[in-house]
Amino acid sequence: MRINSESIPFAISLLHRCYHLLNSHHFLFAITVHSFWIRVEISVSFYQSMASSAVDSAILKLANVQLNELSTSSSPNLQKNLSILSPEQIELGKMLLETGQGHLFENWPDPGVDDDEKKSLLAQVSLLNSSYPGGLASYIKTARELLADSKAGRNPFDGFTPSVPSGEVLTCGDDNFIQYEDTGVKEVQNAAFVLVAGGLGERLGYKGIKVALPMETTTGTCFLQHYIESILSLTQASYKHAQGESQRDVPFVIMTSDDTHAHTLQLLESNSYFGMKPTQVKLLKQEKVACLADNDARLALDPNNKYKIQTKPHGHGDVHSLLYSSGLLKEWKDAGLRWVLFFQDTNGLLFKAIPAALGVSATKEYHVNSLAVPRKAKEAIGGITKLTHTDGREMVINVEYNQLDPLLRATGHPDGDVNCETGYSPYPGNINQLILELGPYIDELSKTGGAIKEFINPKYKDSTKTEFKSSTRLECMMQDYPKTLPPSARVGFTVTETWLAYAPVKNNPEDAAKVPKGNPYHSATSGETAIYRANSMILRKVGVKVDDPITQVFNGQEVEVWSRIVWKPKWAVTFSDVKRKIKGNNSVSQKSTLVIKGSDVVIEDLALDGALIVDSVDEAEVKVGGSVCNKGWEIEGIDKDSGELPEEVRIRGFKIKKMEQLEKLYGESGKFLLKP
Ligand code: UGB
Repeated sequence: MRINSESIPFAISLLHRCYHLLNSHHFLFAITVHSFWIRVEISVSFYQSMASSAVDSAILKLANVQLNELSTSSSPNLQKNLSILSPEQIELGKMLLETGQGHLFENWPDPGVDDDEKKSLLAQVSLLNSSYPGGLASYIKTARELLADSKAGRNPFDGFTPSVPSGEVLTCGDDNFIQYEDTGVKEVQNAAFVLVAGGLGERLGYKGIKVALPMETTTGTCFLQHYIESILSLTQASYKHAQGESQRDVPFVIMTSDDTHAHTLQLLESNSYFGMKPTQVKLLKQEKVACLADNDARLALDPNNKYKIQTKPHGHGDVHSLLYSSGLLKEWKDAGLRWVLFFQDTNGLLFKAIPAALGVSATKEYHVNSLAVPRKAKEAIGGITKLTHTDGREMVINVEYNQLDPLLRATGHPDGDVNCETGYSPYPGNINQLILELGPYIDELSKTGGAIKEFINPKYKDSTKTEFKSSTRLECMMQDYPKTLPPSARVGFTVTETWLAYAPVKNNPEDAAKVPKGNPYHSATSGETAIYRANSMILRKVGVKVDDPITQVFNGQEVEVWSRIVWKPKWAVTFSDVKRKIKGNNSVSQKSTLVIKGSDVVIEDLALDGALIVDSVDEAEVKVGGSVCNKGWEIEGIDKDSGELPEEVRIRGFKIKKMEQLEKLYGESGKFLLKP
């Protein structure tokens, strides 16, 4: 018989009658219940028990059909399509109706039309549901609460007073720094590194993935290569301290997203993982979250596809739930690791501060250590702030750049986010390099499942706050991890000089050129020139006479151009390495380029005025000195709108013009002297 909502009760009573019949006569029932029809085959049998269980299960299935019909009655369009859906899809459909998402089915046609598209919508719902801690219902519930708070203008920091926290302040090259570096290097063998690289880089507007961008164009080394080589060199340095202990490969995790995953994998594979073992590298892909169309948290459909929910990135905070659910944290703990270091996609300087900061974590036994730099007021980096609540709670946490100004204004600082007498904001700038101690981290995530406190940032059409300009979504940030920690947690931070540790590539040339004078550009132009400045300053600190920089303008940004000094991490990953490998009296002129690629190269009494590139195998010991003078390599301004040049060149506004150089490769073991 065919069944529908009206005929189900009749079908069930019919089955009950069959059941009684069965008790008096021995029949075998083969019963198949589908969403829309029921087929009962009757034959003489001696297996009464089998037959009665078939009846039982048929009654159950029919009851389910009836239940589904009932619970989807608020959406006739979903109801009439139940026959094409699997039981799991029907359950998801019911959950959507229960959470006020009936509009998703509003334009569903009868079964037989667009059936695959309807199923694909529910497949997407299934993914959104499984990839969010607590499922989609929990996402919608939180969204409703946060949207109500936002509409009511409730301040997330209500009751908290900000004040300037105190942390460890490091000065590159002094004894304290060197001691922390030394301690940090020893700890590297107990660390895992995690790069969050799921961001699309909308502000930069670059078409490719950001980690594939050259960090500097003198050698063309991309960010990912530099990160991997730094981790490998630090690990090696760490094992030198550990003499004889068994060496493990330090794990490296990259969080990707649909926007970056395939390209990241391809970059790794086509470059043999830049020397790392492929088994050492794990890619964890974050999923996007559903967009919300209004204050009721109704999920937004794609304007061009009524069977697709709009999605957007959930933010770098996803890294915690992904690490937790992947089982990696437990694996690392079982292997005896102690630290997890998080970092971002385009900061070419970050590894210069990592060893010392890890040393701070180990010495001070910090559960959480955030790296920070002096921050210019209104700079687009969060401020590390001490928050004290009227109820006595206290925490040291990042207050994001768009929240710091309103928070200060609301708590008795009428000027908001402004510089103090030092010329910087009193709140150190969070550069989102976090060092977490693994044990307490796992304990915390076991409670939260890795869920991080979320926020929402809807852009309203007008002051009534009833409509959005475009759909919004919940977001979360990895640095908000300490928000759920108990007061006993040891949360600290480490400030280093900006020139040493922070030069991200985030802004496109047009936006960078509009940055208020004196504030950092955070562009490809400033990112590259900062590498030369940092290396020049480090060489100065070990006694090399490096000429002063000149000022030049590229892509509308005024930058200092220092000598182009670049070295591979295997030459030096710490300040102490540089100090050990530079001897005597050395000088480098402003127009010079110095590239050191070999691991065992010592610079002694070198006078460089031109370009010098030294490469060597690990078994070669090379001493470089004497006077090197040639036309060298020049930084040449280019037109950023010139269609002939690749995008990665145009976004920095200059290219390297190679005129003349002394380039030496020592490919065999032995001792060598390069002294022109
Ligand atoms: N990222 C992801 O992996 N997934 C995502 O969904 C989003 C981003 P942005 P943002 O150090 O300069 C942060 O967009 O969020 C990755 C801090 O919040 O470059 O504006 C992405 O690939 C801020 O406090 O930065 O600001 C990238 O690697 C301040 O510290 C990273 O997350 C600022 O960074 C950051 O994403 C900074």
